[in-house]
Amino acid sequence: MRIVDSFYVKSAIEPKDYPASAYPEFAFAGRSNVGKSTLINLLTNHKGLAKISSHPGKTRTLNFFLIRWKDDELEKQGFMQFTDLPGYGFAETSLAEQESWRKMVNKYFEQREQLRGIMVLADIRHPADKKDILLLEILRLREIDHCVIATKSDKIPKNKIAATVKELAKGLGLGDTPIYPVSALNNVGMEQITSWLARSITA
Ligand SMILES: Nc1nc2c(ncn2[C@@H]2O[C@H](COP(=O)(O)OP(=O)(O)OP(=O)(O)O)[C@@H](O)[C@H]2O)c(=O)[nH]1
Ligand SMILES: [Mg+2]
Repeated sequence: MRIVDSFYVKSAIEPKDYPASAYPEFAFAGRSNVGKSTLINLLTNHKGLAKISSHPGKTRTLNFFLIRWKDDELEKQGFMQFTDLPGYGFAETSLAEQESWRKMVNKYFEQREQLRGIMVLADIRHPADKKDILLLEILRLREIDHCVIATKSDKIPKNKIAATVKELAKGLGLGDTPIYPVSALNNVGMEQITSWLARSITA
């Protein structure tokens, strides 16, 4: 599968403001600064599609994107949607802001019927993070399909990637959940993500 076109649709907080389209949807979640927006821009090959802010933790809305894809082998094409979720875990975030994040994301998980899966991004350099563990727990309880993307793999030596990913998977308690190391900087690992998306869309 390859992504041929991408558009920003809108930003929303409340379900009544979500885009009305019913295409299969995939969301990117993870700590602030982990690389969600960068990954969306790279996957879509569309610079500036998802805004990369110089102030981490500033995005406080769900940002929706429409994606047109083609599968040359299967001779298929169609649309899907990406959602860039606001990052969590930013140090300066107040309790009230954390609470509004939790409410906004819970409503999204609960009410977005076309939601097909979540990509949970975690920085490959950091040990398993409490907030990521909590999110993964919620996804399991809600039975929302997901994978983990270990970002910024360019920041550790190549010969350490496999072992680090294994350690992270263990720390996050992943079990059968797939985990893919990627580097947006070096454009490494994108096919694993598009294959995961394609499997989910055609399933
Ligand atoms: N070295 C390296 N840097 C990366 C990679 N991916 C993202 N970054 C950098 O990490 C920083 C944060 O990236 P963003 O894409 O804005 O992160 P985000 O998860 O969208 O952050 P929030 O919107 O605050 O939640 C930027 O300076 C990126 O250039 C990567 O694969 N390698
Ligand atoms: Mg972002």
